[in-house]
Amino acid sequence: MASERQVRAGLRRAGQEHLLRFWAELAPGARAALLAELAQLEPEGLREHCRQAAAACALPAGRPSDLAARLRPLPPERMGSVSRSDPETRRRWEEEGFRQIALNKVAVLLLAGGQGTRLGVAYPKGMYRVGLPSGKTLYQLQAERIRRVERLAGERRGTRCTVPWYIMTSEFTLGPTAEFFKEHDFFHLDPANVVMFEQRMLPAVTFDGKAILERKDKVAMAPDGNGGLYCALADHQILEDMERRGVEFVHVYCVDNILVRLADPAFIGFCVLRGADCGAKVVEKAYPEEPVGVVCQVDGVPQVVEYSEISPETARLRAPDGGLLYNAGNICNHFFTRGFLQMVTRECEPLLKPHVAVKKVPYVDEEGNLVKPLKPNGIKMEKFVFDVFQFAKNFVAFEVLREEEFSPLKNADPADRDSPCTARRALLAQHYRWALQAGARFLDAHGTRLPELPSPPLQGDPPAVCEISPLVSYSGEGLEVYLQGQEFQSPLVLDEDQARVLQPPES
Ligand code: UD2
Repeated sequence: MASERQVRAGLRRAGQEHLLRFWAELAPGARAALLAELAQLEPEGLREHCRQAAAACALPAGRPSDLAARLRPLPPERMGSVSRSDPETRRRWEEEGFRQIALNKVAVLLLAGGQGTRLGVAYPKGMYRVGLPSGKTLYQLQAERIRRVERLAGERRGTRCTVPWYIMTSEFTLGPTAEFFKEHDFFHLDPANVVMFEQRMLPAVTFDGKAILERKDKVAMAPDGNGGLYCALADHQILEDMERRGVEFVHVYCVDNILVRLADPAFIGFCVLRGADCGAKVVEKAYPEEPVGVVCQVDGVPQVVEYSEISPETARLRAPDGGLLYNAGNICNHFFTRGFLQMVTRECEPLLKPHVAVKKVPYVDEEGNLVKPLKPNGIKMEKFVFDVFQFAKNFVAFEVLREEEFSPLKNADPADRDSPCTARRALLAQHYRWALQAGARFLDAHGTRLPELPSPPLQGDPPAVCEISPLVSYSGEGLEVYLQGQEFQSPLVLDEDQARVLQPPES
């Protein structure tokens, strides 16, 4: 391990020697921990990181002032849409997606290195329970959707197939996530097909370019953003692992969307049939300030402009039909070919520009007191996963229905948006719709029928509680056999056992 003298010399070169300010007072254990942390920060890289952070932060609002003039909506020929296509086209997309899954060419990759600051829990978001009758966590729902889509693809092609699950974690989330999966027996997935790897961390920096000490013996570090994916793929030879397994197409998604369709056959099939190397799922934006990026073109090149970087005036612009001009809301569901990921990690990663987030970063002051700042005092630099879209040869966007595919968990209750309550409602409302479509009828406590086809479409709590296990249905398919013509009282929890009870005996 590097000595204090070596580390100090490196820090001096990087202009960051203050990180050893409390060295003399530290106990041997704390010294060793600090040295180990500092030894990982390569001096030249550290100097450049701190310089860039301070320089980027000096830009007004962190966004180039001429951005609005360079933006255009994505041209229609780059878009596919679930709601604007005919059933035959949708069937073809789905068939192609299932075919690729059955050939073991599809993997899913979860971005789970974030700290979930807005939700305010001390554990990884995937371990969160939104209060479903089954008590399932986000991770469990995702694992079960993988199992179901594997089964559906396998049945169609008469094979057994695997959708490997890659999970990018960070120093904050790796330990608890790995532990949680073990405790839950990997939700009955083969552990060999669940691959966890860790993204890098970067120091938080003051406005004048100094890395921050959060304790006398600890630098304030944060994950390097979900665009840290590309370095992490290279650091841990993940693309080589994919190649060994024969994976050609990767569905990358974020952890907190309770409705996420993992390895969505329609999305995969659409992208494959269009010959895309890179794709993004979008929904129509709900309101101008909604915290989702917009998929659009900057100087004619497909990109996402993040919600924190678009001006309110641009976000509010209207198209001639009255809708938002920039209404293709990014839901952090991306399609990449392995070849594209290979090219990006080898050639383009250094070209990705980090984004600046100004945050309140707890620190120790000159006297060694711990300070919890009331105003933002530090800069965190993050890369964004979608910043590689600019390098695609054939980028496509795929519009899906919000009520079927997007309800993110960002805020703690009682926030009125993107909270545990809204996520739970979105899932239960979806399952109620699926059950009605499959011919179920619901009765209230007095035996009176509850509304069959809610009109207007469901807002708030559905009339009855109905939760359908992803192991029974992935996207509403195959439910008639259990539900057609049957009456249920709320709550109905259709898990695998209940499905067996409801299934008519084979004649
Ligand atoms: C993300 C998208 C935004 C929109 C929105 C929809 C980005 C940069 N922004 O915004 O455009 O699609 O989601 O819900 O994608 N993560 C890591 N490592 C990190 C930071 C984040 O793995 O260092 C993961 C995080 O665990 C989560 C995902 O990336 O699964 C998105 O992160 P977020 O929730 O901070 O992103 P948000 O809501 O600002």
